[in-house]
Amino acid sequence: MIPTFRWFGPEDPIPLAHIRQIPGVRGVVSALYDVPVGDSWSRERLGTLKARIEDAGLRFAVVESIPVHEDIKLGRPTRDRMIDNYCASVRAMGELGVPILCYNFMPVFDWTRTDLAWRLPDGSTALAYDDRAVASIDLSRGTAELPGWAARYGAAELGALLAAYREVDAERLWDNLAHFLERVVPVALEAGVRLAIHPDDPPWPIFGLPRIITDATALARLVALVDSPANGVTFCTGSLGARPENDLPGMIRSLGATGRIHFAHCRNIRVTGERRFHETAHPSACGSVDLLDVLRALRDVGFAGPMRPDHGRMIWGEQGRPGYGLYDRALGVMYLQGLWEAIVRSET
Ligand code: DNO
Repeated sequence: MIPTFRWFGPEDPIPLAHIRQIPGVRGVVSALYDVPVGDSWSRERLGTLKARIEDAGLRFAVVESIPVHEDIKLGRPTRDRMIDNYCASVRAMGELGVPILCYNFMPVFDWTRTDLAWRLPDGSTALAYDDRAVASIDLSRGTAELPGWAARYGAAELGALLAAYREVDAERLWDNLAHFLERVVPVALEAGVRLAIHPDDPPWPIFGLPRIITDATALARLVALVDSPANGVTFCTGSLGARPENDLPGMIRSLGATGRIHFAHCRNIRVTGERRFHETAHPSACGSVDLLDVLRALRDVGFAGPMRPDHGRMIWGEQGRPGYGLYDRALGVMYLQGLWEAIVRSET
């Protein structure tokens, strides 16, 4: 297991020098954040980012994410041009030796929450989601008031996109994902890059939009779409764990047997009701996800890839990007490394 940490590039208030001081962390997860979605990433720009990471004594372990243009997800005629650009970005990654690409296939919205500062009993705050609150969000004015992390859309643009998705049900979305992977996976394989789809977060439809990467059946279907070692998944415990019926260690054991888990996002959440949860500190005792069981399963299937802590709480007065402060994620990655060390050393 390679402990990694997400860094949002030069705009991130957390400098690489701080990440370098977290024991055991040498891998960085990052991306180019200012390239318009659908354009290709130049080798030069990506190379500059890589050099910056290496100058800080770290390695560029994962690109998370190259966003997939909505035209690809919608299956519009322009998609093949966008897919060509995507392939060019994957080739640039390969030339620079960045081996893993985390991406997602969620229509319109990436991860979504209804409260960015849910107060926990210890006074810290965390991100929270309640399906009933989603129902009361008014999207007629665009995404401006939507908590969470969506691309920003104005009212007209969002309205047009939501209307276009009325023609795309879950099966059409699967077809469009297959069309994308059939073209990108062979390029990735040749370039030495492994694709790792991120599960939908939360793992159920929101705002009437389909979401398909949600459970064990979906992950098995995904890896079978294109049967190649370059077509894999990011195993995100916080996303998949929001559905209590998802048996995370079981999913890891069946998927891992095929060698398709390329990246792991390990964090905890507490499920508090039907389609309702809030995030917590990483330790198993704090939430509904048993991270010891998760890491044991990853170890058992021979997982040796990058793992990162995921959303942290805001603690010790830190202000920052919701879910992505330094302190709680640093505690998280130390906990994950502690579990891993104990698992590995108990084997000998
Ligand atoms: C949230 C992240 C996601 C993830 C994308 C991958 O914190 O896990 O935004 O980066 O879904 O494409």
